[in-house]
Amino acid sequence: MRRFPIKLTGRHYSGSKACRAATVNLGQLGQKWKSRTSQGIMSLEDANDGDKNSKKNIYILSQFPYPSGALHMGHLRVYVISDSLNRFYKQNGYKVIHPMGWDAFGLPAENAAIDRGIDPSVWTKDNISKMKMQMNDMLANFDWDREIATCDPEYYKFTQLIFLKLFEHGLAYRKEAEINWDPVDKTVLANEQVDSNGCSWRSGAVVEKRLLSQWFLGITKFAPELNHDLKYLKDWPSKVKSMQRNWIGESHGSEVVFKVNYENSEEIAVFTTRAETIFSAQYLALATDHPLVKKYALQDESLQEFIKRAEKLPEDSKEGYLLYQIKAQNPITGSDIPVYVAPYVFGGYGHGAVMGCPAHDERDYAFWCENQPETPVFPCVEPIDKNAGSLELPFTAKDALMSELTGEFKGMSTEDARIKITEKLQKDKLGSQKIQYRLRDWLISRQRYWGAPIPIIHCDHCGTVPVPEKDLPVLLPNVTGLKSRGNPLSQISEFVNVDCPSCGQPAKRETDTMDTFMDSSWYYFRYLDSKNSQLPFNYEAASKNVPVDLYIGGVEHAILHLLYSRFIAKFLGSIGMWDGSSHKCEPFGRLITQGMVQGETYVNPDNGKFMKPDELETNPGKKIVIKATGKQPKVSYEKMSKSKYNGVDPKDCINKYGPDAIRAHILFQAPVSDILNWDETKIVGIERWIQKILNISTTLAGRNKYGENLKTPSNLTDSEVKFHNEIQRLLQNLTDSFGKNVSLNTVISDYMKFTNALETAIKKKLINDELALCNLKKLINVIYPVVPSISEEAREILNKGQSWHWESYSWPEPEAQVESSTMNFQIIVNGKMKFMYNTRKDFLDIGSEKVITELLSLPEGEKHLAKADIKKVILKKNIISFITLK
Ligand code: ANZ
Ligand code: ZN
Repeated sequence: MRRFPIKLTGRHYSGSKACRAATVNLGQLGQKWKSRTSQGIMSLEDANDGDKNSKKNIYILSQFPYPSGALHMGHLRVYVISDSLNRFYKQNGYKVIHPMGWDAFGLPAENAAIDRGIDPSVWTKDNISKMKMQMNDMLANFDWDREIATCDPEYYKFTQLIFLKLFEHGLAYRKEAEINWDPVDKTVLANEQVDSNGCSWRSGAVVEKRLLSQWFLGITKFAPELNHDLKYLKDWPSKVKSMQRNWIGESHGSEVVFKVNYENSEEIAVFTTRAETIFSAQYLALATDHPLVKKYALQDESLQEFIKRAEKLPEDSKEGYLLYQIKAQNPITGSDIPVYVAPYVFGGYGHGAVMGCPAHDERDYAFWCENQPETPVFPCVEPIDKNAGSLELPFTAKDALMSELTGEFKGMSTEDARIKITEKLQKDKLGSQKIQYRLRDWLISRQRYWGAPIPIIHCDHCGTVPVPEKDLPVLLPNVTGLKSRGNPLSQISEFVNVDCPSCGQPAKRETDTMDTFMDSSWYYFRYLDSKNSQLPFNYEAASKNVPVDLYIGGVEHAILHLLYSRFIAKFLGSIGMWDGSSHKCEPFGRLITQGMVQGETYVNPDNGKFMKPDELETNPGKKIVIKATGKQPKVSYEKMSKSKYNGVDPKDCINKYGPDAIRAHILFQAPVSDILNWDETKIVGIERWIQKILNISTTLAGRNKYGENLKTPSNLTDSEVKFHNEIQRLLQNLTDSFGKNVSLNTVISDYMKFTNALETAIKKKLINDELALCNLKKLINVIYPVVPSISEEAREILNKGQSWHWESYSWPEPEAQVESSTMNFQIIVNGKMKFMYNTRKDFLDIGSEKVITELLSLPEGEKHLAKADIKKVILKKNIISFITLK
């Protein structure tokens, strides 16, 4: 074994003894080929470019990052996936659109600016250039000529234009709303940005409720399409689709109107999915912000107190406040029922009112037990099987029969009664069928600086006036020395004070900026026409290339980003900015959600605290121990985070192992959608494989010289046939794994199988040099998507040794399997398999005498047959069976 001294950072790997190629430093190799592999792929595209027009287009998109300044492992994973696919498709003659850009507005820039006194735009630009370098270091090949940054005025000018279009179509409006206020970041959060514990997704602070005038986008107008069109997204993970479906929350039911105190003037409408249970409606419950509640609260102090207290009650609280002043009339039975204010009723859903049916609903039952424990509960629906025993309440089965109590509906199925009752109510104008959505309109106002200003001017005379398109962009003013969190725009008088575009009188500019999800809701259109200064994007380019063919990103964006993008794409389609009619104006064809990268995490068993690496002692081959105590820490894999000291820096990894080994390792460790537990110790397997490829290349480079266009030779020996067929099978797998299944972990194992098959065949002299070379060329091309510098290096070795100028990167098509001219025969004596004989296929045609003679000439044949008294020989397919006398 020979070792090269390490020159650069990085480890080196010793090759196997069999092939004596120099040991290679993979970090150096990555450097050597960096510019060719990360930028030089255009030449590859040109090399493939027979007839430009005949090329198929494919749009491969990975979610663009927030420019924090450093790629993290999640980024590395997503870009390795998309870059490998990008290279695969280019090799297959596709014209690939593979852009990259920056989701560059948002709080961190602003917070960094406040904390460190840097201009957010300078901070952002600086981070962008750092991250671009890191992308190059990992050999990601993006179309940098399409690059965008959402904080660039040339970009947000059109984000503002899209806002104006929404405004023009009544889909952007301002409304007083109780909003979620993040007291740390001093901004409003969308409902989606508040977690189930009521904390901000970003700052983690407990979110407060405040009443403010806010801008909303009318996404609920698109709720039906957003829900129904999910069924056309055949290539989306079903998990993501069901998350979206749940979020949209389409519910089919009825609206029922209850008159209050018999006066026609006052009514309470409720939404119910169980109209048939109206016979057992024993009360109505109203949300604390229901208009009627507000009205009665004006004169009722204890109600005011209750409302205040309700804010702090848990969601499942069953407390109630009886509105003693009123009763509601059941529109079917005519009976009077009490009306409560109940915090369990959600103000934002349906009518913020529920018809309480304690007999048939868990929540209503619990509420009734707490508020009217003395009053019996009466059911109106009973089980289909009446002999099922006594009826236990609440009886919640939806599929049941109407009971004695229900007059004309008695005995009817609940499903039929639901329809019939609603029809009856409709005749009396007291109800109708209704589809209800849980989805709320999208709150896009942010009271922060680093975002696209909402292009609106408030005029005392004209009201809310849109900024004329010709005046876009509404530029963010430069603010030097941002000091405090909160919105500085409102304090900049040159920004705020403008003349009204409509009447010319002094007016005030809107100072809210847009939610950054607005920026990312249309960026995939902009990439297609990123330099267009007149329009957000060109109609033809968008209609031709959207939906994105392959969209790769984190499952954390399963709901918001994807839903907002679907909404905006549908909206832009509806106003004719692109034609997506053949696919319901959906923006993303196939969605690949990559799993999280988790890091090895150590916990001190004595106090449950996370441990820093320097608190631990690691010795190769020995168990890790805690320096201070000598005990073993608890080890697990968890989401990488600073607080757990389990993060891994992609930069360090690439320096240490080179970009190719890291790329292959990332893909090999887990299927793309699964969690990846980062375990560097396993990388040696990848290094060994890479070394093998280079060794084989060195070996074959020095063998007989052949022309570079060599093809699979025609007269293959048996072992060559076997080898050839195995390789074709692997090539087919590889093609499918990239092109159909996006099964990139099996790609790496198939690479290894291919390499091992070639290595063994050469070592054992099972194939001739021509076949070996021909397949090495294929191997070099199929590994290109994942390990491009290794591929380039191997190509260079081969080109030098064979004096070739081989430049084609074309993906090798699997060839037909070749049939062998021989086959295996089983030799059976008295029912027992004794040995196998591999010989020409027509062996049995020579007749049993000659078969026996030939078998006897074999050592195995002699052993089992020479002394036997053969009574009978049966020849059948691949079986030669002897019956002998012993
Ligand atoms: C009477 C009833 C009887 C109900 C019964 C259920 C079972 P989904 O499927 O989510 O649409 N509801 C309506 N508006 C509500 C609000 N603002 N806050 C809380 N609950 C509300 O659920 C619809 C059901 O949720 C409705 O049907 C209503 O209760 C309740 F045996 O009406 B039901
Ligand atoms: Zn005006």
